[in-house]
Amino acid sequence: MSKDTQSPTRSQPGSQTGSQTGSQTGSQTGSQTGSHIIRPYGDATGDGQIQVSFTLPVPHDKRAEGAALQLAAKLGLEPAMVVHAKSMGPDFTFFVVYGRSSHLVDLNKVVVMEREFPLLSPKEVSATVRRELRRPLVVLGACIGTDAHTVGIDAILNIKGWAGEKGLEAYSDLEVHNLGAQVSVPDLVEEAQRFDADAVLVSQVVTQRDAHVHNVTEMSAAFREAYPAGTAPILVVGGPRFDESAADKLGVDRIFVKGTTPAEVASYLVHRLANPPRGKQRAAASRKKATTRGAR
Ligand code: B12
Repeated sequence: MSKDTQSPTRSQPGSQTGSQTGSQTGSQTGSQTGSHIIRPYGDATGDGQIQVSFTLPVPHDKRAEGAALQLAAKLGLEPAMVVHAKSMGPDFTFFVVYGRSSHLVDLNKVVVMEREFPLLSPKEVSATVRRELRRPLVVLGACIGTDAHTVGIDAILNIKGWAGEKGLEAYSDLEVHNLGAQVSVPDLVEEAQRFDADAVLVSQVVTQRDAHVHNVTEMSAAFREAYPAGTAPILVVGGPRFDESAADKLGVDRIFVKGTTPAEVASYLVHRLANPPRGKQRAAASRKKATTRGAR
């Protein structure tokens, strides 16, 4: 039977951990001191309290809660308490643990990927496409593999858009083809060639067993094989769990993560159009012939 924890289980706060030594003295926070060293805040400023959730492969009982606290201590959470525990079937327990983190954050060491292109309005996007291509920019979108999570790619492509912005279908000089869910890599390549796509946008939401990494790697390899060097469409992938900085590793041009808006994607595409990287031919000069497009 599933039972919720009524009263929190606490770890023994008695032993001072090594984590409470060294640089973590006092309870300074960036906001208090203007320092670049900060710590989390739960009940009181600078108390270091954080909440984590996880599942252990044991039935829910007192020993399971003890196991959760042992894990919390090993994660640097001490003292900690189990504030929620619930059976997940007969053999698993889901926990929420609240505790004091022994770790500090150095804001000076935070590395973020800054947007490398200017954010343009739809009019500016259209003007760039017309100037660079003198025809519409052809965009193909899909969820590949077994992934049926189309909401992300639809948010970027559909005319109704996302976060108050219209999707790429609303842009006058973009020709968008959304293939939807569960498109195989061979079919995607075939459709990209059929539409003579300038850009292929792929969404991957399911990440179990790194499916997103495997599928995208397979996809980029298939495009490299199917197109002469330097002429493949711009390959863009997106999804909530990607590492934004892993584009080279996955063989794609750009990765977008959670919170992406259609304007960011449109702006990136025309930025790439106007500034092709070395070794990549300009789409207009490579395989595109405005005259043959009408024949499609
Ligand atoms: C809705 C949903 C479903 C719907 C999908 C309906 C549909 N048509 O899309 C249905 C019910 C079908 C479904 C099924 C499943 N789901 Co589901 N689902 C969700 C849910 C609740 C929301 C996802 C969503 O729509 N987010 C909103 C969109 C807008 O956000 P987004 O995808 O991140 O997209 C944004 C960015 O990432 C980015 N982006 C995304 N793609 C792209 C692509 C490009 C090119 C670009 C530029 C940007 C971009 O831009 C978007 C806008 O900012 C999530 C949980 C959650 N709260 O996130 C689980 C979740 C994704 N699902 C999950 C799972 C496990 C499944 C199932 C396997 C469940 C099952 N056992 O059957 C199946 C798999 C089905 C399949 N074959 O894929 C897990 C995935 C776990 C993992 N890490 O792999 C999640 C996280 C739930 C969970 N916590 O367990 N699901």
